[in-house]
Amino acid sequence: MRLLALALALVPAALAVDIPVSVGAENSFAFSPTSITAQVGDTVTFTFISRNHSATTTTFETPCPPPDGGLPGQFDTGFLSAIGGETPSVTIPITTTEPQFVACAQAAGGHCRIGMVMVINPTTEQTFDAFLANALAS
Ligand SMILES: *[C@@H]1O[C@H](CO)[C@@H](O)[C@H](O)[C@H]1NC(C)=O
Ligand SMILES: [Cu+2]
Repeated sequence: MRLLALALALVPAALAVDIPVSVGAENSFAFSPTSITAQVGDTVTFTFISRNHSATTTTFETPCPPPDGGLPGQFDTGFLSAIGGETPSVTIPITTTEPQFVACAQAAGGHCRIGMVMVINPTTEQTFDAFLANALAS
């Protein structure tokens, strides 16, 4: 029984996962997937498949362009490119279950305005579709 209790105590850490997100796959102006759910302790790894995009946190209401460096307390991968077969990646630790809205900062928000956005932990009001609509309208 003691071993079982010990094993159960270890379950939360064992369930922490890394969630992969591709950036610009097949030369698209897109993240894939566009909506993910992550728990505190999980990580999200952005892998840059084509040229010169970023994953930068921004607001739900006014996504484009995202602020320099992302929102305070949130993240910005900076600009990264796949070059010569190398696909750089950045791993972000998830420290909150609050939604985080992410956009590409390239071209002064130009990529964001054509829909290069994704969301971590959407809510029932702040869905990916609603965020995308705000990006396309900004
Ligand atoms: C990537 O884009 C940024 C912002 O537009 C630019 O400053 C930088 O020079 C670009 N890097 C490469 C390698 O093209
Ligand atoms: Cu981009």
